[in-house]
Parts: sequence; structure tokens; C-alpha cells
Amino acid sequence: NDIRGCSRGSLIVLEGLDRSGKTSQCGNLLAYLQGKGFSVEAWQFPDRSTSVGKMISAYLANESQLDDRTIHLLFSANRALMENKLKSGTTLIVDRYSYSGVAFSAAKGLNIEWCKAPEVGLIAPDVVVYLDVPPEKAAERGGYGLEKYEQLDFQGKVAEHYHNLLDSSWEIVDGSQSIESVERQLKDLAMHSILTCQRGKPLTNLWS
Ligand code: FDM
Repeated sequence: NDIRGCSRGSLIVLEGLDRSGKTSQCGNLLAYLQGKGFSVEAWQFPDRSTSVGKMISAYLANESQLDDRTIHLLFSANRALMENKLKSGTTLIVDRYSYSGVAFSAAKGLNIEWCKAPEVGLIAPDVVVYLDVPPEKAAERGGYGLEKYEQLDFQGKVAEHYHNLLDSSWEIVDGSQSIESVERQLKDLAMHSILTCQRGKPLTNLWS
């Protein structure tokens, strides 16, 4: 059996605070898996290229004001359908997903069950990797930009909510290690997940 054959792809999600290293690690993982000959794409949420994504981007840049529930629902509406991609055999590496949606909105004080509700039924990831970096350490990494949520006290609250969300199915990777060491662990986790999906692991839905 050619392991690169046309069984379904894997949904690999990276989560973590701002500056935890998700975005660069997603890029490295993409290059690695492509080099191995897999059909793979890297996505990121929010996807700022869509019309909803542009509203989100303006909000994050403090160029527009929206109430907390409205922006939560926009983030939800921004999560594109992945099912067909996965079924066609493409693996998706996704930089942030519903867990960001819940952790960031809950950190503002919104009810957690309410935050999950619009995302019930989305495709569940095959593996969620949490890049664990203490908020203080993340803040030191080149400093934050100007976006709305890039503040130490707020990121501390987000970290608490991430920790409440994570369960035994998550893979926690210590993001304070060297880039190479994080990269090696991500490669192993991704390969394992891809092989499990190719062997027929069924797709499931979120928050059910
Ligand atoms: N964010 C991201 C949310 O608040 N909800 C969501 O559903 C998602 C996907 O948007 F501060 C927040 C997290 C982050 C900000 O994300 C922009 P990037 O990864 O920095 O683009």
C-alpha cells in the first residue's frame, strides 16, 4: 500500500497564544510534508482574505468596533468547510481553529457553552497540538504588535481558558524548547495522524 494514496487527509490543528510559534511551525510542517510527497495545505483562521475576514481584520486593528458576541459570530462564520478537502485526500495544517474562538471570547467573559454553540458540528481535528508557552515568555518574543488582543494580561486569561478546554486528546508541546525540537515533535505527531487517517479513522464532529 502506497501510504500517499487517496484515503482521507488528516486535520491537524495548532493552537496557542500569540507568539507561541504556531505560524512558523505550520510553515515548516507544510514544507516537510510536501517534501514527503503528501497532498497538504496550510490554512489559517481567521482567513483574512474573505469579506468576513476583512471585517475581523479591521476589528483586530482597532479600526472598527463590534460587540463581543458579534465578533465571536464573525470568527465562527469565517471557518470554511474542510470536509471535501479532507475526503479528497488532502491533509490540512490549520493555524488556529474553534479552540481559539472559545478561548479568546471566553477570556472576555462570554459564556463558554454559548461560545461553543455556533461551532457544534464542524469537523473535529484529528490532532490538536497546543504550543505551550507562558504568556510572559511569549510577550518577550519580539514584543507584540498593535492588534487588539496582544496584551499580556489578556493573553494570561486566554491561557487559562485554553487550559480549561484541553483534554487528553490534545498533544501539548513545550513551545519554549528550541525551534528544531518543537519541529521534530510536530513532524512525528503529524505523520502519526496522517497514517491513522489513511488506515480509515472516521471523521467526527466538534463539541459533541
Ligand atoms: N481569534 C482567532 C479569535 O479571537 N477567535 C477565533 O476564532 C480565532 C480563529 O484573533 F488574537 C484571535 C486570536 C488572535 C487574533 O489571530 C488573530 P492571528 O493568528 O494572530 O491572525
